[in-house]
Amino acid sequence: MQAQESVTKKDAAKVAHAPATAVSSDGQTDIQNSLEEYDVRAYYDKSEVMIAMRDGVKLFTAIYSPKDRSKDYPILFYRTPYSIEPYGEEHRPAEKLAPALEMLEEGYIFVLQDIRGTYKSEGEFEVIRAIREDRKDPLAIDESTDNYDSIEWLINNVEGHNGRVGQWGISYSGWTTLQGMIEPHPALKASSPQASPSDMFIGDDWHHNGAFRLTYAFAWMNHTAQERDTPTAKAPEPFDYGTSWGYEFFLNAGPTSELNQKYFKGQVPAWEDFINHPNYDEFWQRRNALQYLGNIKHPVLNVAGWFDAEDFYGPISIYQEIEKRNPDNQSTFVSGPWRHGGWVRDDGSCLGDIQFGAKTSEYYQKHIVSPFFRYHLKGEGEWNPKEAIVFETGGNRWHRFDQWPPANNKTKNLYFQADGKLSFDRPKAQKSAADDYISDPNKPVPFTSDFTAGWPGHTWMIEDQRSASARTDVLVYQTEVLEEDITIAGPILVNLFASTSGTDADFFVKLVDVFPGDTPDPDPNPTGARMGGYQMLVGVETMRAKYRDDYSNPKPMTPNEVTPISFNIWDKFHTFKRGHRIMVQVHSSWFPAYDRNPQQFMDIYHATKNDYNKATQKIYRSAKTPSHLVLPIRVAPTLP
Ligand code: PG9
Repeated sequence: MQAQESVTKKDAAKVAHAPATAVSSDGQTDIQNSLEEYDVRAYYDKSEVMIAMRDGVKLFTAIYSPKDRSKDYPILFYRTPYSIEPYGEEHRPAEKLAPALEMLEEGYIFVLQDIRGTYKSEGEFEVIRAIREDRKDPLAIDESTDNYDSIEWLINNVEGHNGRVGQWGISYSGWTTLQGMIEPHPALKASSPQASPSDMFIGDDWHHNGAFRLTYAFAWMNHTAQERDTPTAKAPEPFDYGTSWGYEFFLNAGPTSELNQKYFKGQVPAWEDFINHPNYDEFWQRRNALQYLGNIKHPVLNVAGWFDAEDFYGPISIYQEIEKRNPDNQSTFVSGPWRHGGWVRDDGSCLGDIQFGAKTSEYYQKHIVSPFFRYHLKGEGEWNPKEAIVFETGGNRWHRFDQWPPANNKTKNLYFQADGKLSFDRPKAQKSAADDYISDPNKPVPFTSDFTAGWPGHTWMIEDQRSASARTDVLVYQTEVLEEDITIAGPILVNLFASTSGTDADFFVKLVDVFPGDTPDPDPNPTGARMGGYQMLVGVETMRAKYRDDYSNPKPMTPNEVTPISFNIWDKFHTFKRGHRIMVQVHSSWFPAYDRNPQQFMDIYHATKNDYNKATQKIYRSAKTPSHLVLPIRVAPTLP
């Protein structure tokens, strides 16, 4: 779901605009205008067409052309399952039309399309449609061919274009952008997939390391994946949760196995696909977009948000895959301090309670995405082809690097110690040294202290973790007060030595920045933040233990046997400042963001109420079983 549509009221306050005093990190003065203020109708004419695909299905497409016809313009293409509304006479607002204000001002032909089977387009919608099996069949279709056929039509039928096409999109539209890159039309000269998922089992929206993302999948399916009879401009009726507390709703709703019968009633085929494919089988493997990225010839701008609650794995893995398989291709990784799509939808000066000192989205729009398309589609200006343009949180500044992660990083192990301590020294304790907790799936750890039903919101990836650390089923380890800044830049690896009294378990690991007790509250303070002792979530990931060695062939945990469990929290760029502490939390549920693990080895989608058991989890911290995180410590080039 597009973040903009799924934002809760409380969220809206938390992603509010910067205090008027904010100074942008590049020293520019704040731009006067904003996407929200731009009058599209004054400068663009709109037309609507149905474009026929190779199999005869017609896709509903809107074309916004500059009124100024004194020159030719490139086409910028965007494809979405979320409706290109408004239909008819009315114009789409600027922030839903273009990736940046500057691009509207400079002039592009903006083309938007309802993808196959959604809203006013014909055909059948298939959620994350796999690439067609027979790529030689001239009538076989997928999102890649729909992209190709549409561009072919646009090039031949739209007036006033300069022969060059670019494409962009956020999230599902980022994924359709990616599909367009697989067998690209020759007129396609630049692509910007933004927050695109790449593999829905390993990371991204539906699962993380096999753990099912319950509340988001449920809300998304309700909104986007219901079967429809005929093309329509009408969005489905919102689902009534009957409470503002998703935690209560999903606990009362019972096991995942009962949700279809209770709520979807067989009307959502994608939900049934999930239930029928609990492991990383051929169904999921065919939908892994990374395997198709071996032939990327045109420049790519990959955009991600460090705190994206939906799709961070996608953009980082897409960037890495393109780098690996197309080393000569010009592909750039951009990541800022943003929620899902925050680079267009907010000004990027803050997220939740955390301030970034400048309107980071304006920097991105003005200095990154606009020059990228201007250079490649208009042949104007300059595009600095650095590998990575990344914002350092904590330090609050932009960096441009020749590689990501940056050169000279040194990895350092941060070990769990006795008495809740965390340090870079390898532990010396006996083999049995461990901490334990009882994980009760009937009283799971809440993923947020906000009250949200349905859409999980966007600030829980950066939220204060104090209420979690107060729980007895959450282990907490923290360093001494830091005597100097520590900057991490790159992937964070987790190496746990764990046991469970059950035969399966989830292990969530969080990396947290603990602020000093005397940290002042911001002024103004729109979210009512209390920053003294704040526990800012920097990164989090989970592993469903049965998938620890193989996503396709799950295997049980042996009760009470120490078992190594390793996974990646993925990349961050953050400075823990002098005076702060680094904290790690470990727990075994995060509900209802993730479904509950019954803590016994089974097909969880078919678990019944009585299958959910308490279990005792142990995390070891001895010399032989040293649970730790591997941190990518940045060594700035100026240091010895
Ligand atoms: N994260 C959303 C999504 C992408 C792809 C599939 C399903 C959901 C989105 O915001 O579009």
